[in-house]
Amino acid sequence: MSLERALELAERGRGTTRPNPVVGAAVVRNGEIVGEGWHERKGEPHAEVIALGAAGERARGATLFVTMEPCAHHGTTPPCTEAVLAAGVAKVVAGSLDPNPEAGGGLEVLCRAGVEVEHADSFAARAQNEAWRTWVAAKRPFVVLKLGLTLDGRVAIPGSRWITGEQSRRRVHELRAHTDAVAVGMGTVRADHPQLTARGVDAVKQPRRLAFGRGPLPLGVRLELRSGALADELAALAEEGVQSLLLEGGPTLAESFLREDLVDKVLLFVAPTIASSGPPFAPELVAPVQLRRFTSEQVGDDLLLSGYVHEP
Ligand code: AOF
Ligand code: ZN
Repeated sequence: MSLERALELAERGRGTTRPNPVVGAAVVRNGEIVGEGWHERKGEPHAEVIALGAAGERARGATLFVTMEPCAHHGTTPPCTEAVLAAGVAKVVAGSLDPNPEAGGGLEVLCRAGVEVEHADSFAARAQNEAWRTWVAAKRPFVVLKLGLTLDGRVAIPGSRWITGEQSRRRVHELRAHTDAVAVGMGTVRADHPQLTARGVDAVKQPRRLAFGRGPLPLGVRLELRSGALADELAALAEEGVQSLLLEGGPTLAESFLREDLVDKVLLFVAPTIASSGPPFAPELVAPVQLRRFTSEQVGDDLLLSGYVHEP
């Protein structure tokens, strides 16, 4: 399917489009792809413009598949809606809407101009830009809560350094390498003196490393202390360009974020151990938290359970 091709193309921009989202586009005529494109860098052409350019005259009367609706604004580049109209495209199929209040509304503009439009809402298209969508719409980072748990829901096993296996720990370093900031609470700071760096993996850049709570930080702990109200700190981080935040515990910090409805996605690394003792993950919440799109994956000897509190 051509939307799937557009999703693939979008991924080619992963890592270079910041602060922009990844977007892919394919122009289809008589069931054949005649132009492809993806957004590569802010300030450079958007995906649609590249795909339409590649298609040339063949775009006239064709269908444009794009992972996110064409923008309707003058940003660092002219509106894609104008490029779509100029190319004479007959139909536009978009996998998601643009949540950016300044750029969104492109499908509507095109519809009014007489182009056939279809919003083929795709979870994959939204998930592809999950951090960016939250950052641009809610003006706070997309918050991922990661916890390592025993089968009986403990966050630590007395007398043992690790809960989860080596592959899960490696996976956590990969997560760190792909997030803008990593944070822990003061309990974890005092107990573990964590570095929170991405180690043993290809990290293009290290995440910002934060501690939420009242200071002081123990000597030798090199984390940024953020002592304000959580919502205020998240707003400030978003202003500084932090689109994604990984919470690495402990249970008190997790509870605070969950109580304020500031967690978007949960990743639970569950180890095949019944610990019988040790601190539990038992947050006291105002109301039960329901996860959506709940899935599981084997990671070494552990299971990674993941789901969304807020779908992107
Ligand atoms: C599209 N196609 O490929 C992308 C879009 O400053 P600019 O001009 O780069 O605009 C950035 C905004 O445009 C971005 O925040 C998002 O709303 C939209 N991104 N739109 O039609 C694309 N990358
Ligand atoms: Zn655009």
